[in-house]
Amino acid sequence: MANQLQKPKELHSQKPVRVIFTGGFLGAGKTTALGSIARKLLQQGLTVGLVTNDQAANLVDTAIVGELGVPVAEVAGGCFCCRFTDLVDATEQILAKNPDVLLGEPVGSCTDLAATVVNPLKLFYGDIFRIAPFSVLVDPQRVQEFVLKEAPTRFPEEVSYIFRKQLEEADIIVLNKIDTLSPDEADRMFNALKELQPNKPVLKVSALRGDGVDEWLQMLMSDAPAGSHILRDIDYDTYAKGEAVLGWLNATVRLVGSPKFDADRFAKAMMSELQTAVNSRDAEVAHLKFLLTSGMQMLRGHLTKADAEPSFVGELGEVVEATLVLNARVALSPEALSSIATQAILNAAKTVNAEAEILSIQSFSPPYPRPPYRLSEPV
Ligand SMILES: Nc1nc2c(ncn2[C@@H]2O[C@H](COP(=O)(O)OP(=O)(O)O)[C@@H](O)[C@H]2O)c(=O)[nH]1
Ligand SMILES: [Mg+2]
Repeated sequence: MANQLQKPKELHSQKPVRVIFTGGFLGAGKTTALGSIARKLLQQGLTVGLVTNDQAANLVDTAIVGELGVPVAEVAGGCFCCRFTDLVDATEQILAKNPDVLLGEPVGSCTDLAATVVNPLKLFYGDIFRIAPFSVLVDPQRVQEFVLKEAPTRFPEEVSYIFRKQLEEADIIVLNKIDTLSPDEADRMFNALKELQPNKPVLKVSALRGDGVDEWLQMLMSDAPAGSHILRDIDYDTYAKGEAVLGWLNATVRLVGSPKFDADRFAKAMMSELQTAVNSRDAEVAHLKFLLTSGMQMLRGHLTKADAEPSFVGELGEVVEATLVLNARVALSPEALSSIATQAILNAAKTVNAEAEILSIQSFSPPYPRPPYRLSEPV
């Protein structure tokens, strides 16, 4: 983690660019929130670009934000913090399109971003970037599990450590998914977060329904402090352990019917198979998501807790062929996750009489985080 304070490269922009990074644990709603923010900015007549990020390529998120019709660049093969130079390259691609606002979603298992991303960007590119306060989104289920400790957790302590560090480094904490809570429950969670982090704003938002997004966006477009809560005592060994317990799987599969197959039934069967396999091992899902496309039609599904109901968006019906992209982040070894996923895909294909050809499958644990730049004081 050497402090090489040399700027990776020069960046140019015809005008100052507002940069909005939204962090938060896997499944907290970052992609949904950035989509919602991007739509609002576009309605205001502003131009927008996006940078997505993952430990591997073939991202469901890149395809989802692709629907916005704005420039998107992907930093794959590592997080923004460990691939700072790639982040700068991706940013350069977007700057070529002359955006007013650049939105970025860091990997959900990452922390220490104030020190390794937000402040280095301010230091090197403060002349062209207006960096927004760093928001950290939280899912109420994880607040119950990691903050209130009312729900049992299947994650090891190191994962909870990452979650707490994410809150600690936030400029703004965003309690998301309040549409799933009664007003009293939302207040109770808000108070628990306030008690834990008394000196920072906590917002109640539903990225999906839009509640609270305008107020949040106003803060993001303001010149409020950004990256002002650099972590003082982050233990990289604990952080690395927390990341390493999460198996990461990305697969691309071609499905062909004889002559057609029910794509919706396939997707539900696959999710159900995956869920049963994870639960039978007493493991936990951080975020399991897929995208199934056939022609111009799309169906996607998400699961953010092993014993919760999966959610599906879209419908495909009977199709001749379809392409599946599966991204799973589950607290299981990469080998176990790969075997479960392969089995679930093949079994689900059998249920609907389709042929499944696995075009690519990658499964691994994130490597030890080694950010090339780390500032110990805010810029
Ligand atoms: N009920 C509800 N679900 C949400 C909200 N925001 C996101 N989600 C769902 O949470 C899941 C994960 O969302 P996503 O944006 O992909 O999370 P990310 O991993 O943080 O990028 C998806 O099923 C979303 O539809 C919200 O405000 N309310
Ligand atoms: Mg996402």
